[in-house]
Amino acid sequence: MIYINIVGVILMGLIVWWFWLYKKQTTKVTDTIIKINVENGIYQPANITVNANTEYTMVFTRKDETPCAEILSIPKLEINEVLPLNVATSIKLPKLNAGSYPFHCQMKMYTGLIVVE
Ligand SMILES: [Cu+2]
Repeated sequence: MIYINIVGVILMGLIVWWFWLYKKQTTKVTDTIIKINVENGIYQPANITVNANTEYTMVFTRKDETPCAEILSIPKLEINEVLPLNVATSIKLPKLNAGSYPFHCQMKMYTGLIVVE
């Protein structure tokens, strides 16, 4: 019984970490060119922090052959791009207001977040 409780607590801890803490690890972008790899089920980096009112270019390189990973959507910006395999694809972002802008693949297996400060 005690073991089950311990396992339960550990699982809860992992769930909390995964959904709340893990997402908060963001990469502060220092260049206006943001390179992101699409590989092994994640965007790398997935969560990025950028400055408001600055033009950035995101450069996606898809190394995952899964067809669904081919589409890159940033719904709030009405951006939908096809990412050819192993080709760096540039996507220009407009100047953004502060806020968060999620991006994902077609079925949201890959998810990422642009945080604008
Ligand atoms: Cu997908």
